[in-house]
Amino acid sequence: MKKVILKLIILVGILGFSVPANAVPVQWATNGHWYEIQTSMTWNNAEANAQSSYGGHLVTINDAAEQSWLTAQFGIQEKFWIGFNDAAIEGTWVWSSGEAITYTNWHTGEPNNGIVPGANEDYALINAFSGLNDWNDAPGNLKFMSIVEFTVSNNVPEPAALGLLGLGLIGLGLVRRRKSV
Ligand SMILES: [Ca+2]
Ligand SMILES: [Ca+2]
Ligand SMILES: [Ca+2]
Repeated sequence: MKKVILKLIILVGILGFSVPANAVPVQWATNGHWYEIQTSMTWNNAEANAQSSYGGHLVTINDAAEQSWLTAQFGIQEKFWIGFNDAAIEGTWVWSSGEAITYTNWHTGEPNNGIVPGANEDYALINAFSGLNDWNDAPGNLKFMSIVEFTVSNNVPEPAALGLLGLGLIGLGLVRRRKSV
């Protein structure tokens, strides 16, 4: 029992040292991108943090496959901000990453820019409706968790993976050298 506890303490120590407190980046093999959950904050703060802490953006959902993977990975219990917004021009939706719009998954009747007079909903949430992973536009000053998508894993514990890649490349070099002799 003591050994188990010790191992747990060591594990927590290692994880705590190399990744943020409440989330671990995960990689989608299909595009090689990394994804991580951010704590609850306004859309603007979430996007700013995605850029400053990860060199990325709030997630751009490019196709149904990425949407399905996000749902499988992060579930539908929690609402998450994504990068889609019409903050600059009402009704003209763009991704904060600047990527082209190749897929949308709006809930029926959304985006509605809010229904009460004077409402303004310019930022998209996924998992907005119970039991569904589809999208709703919501006011950006509300605080929700969010998903970051990034390509350079500056806080992923990868030295081991990089080491393996290095060994692989060295191995490849040796094989090539042998062949050329
Ligand atoms: Ca994407
Ligand atoms: Ca709007
Ligand atoms: Ca809405």
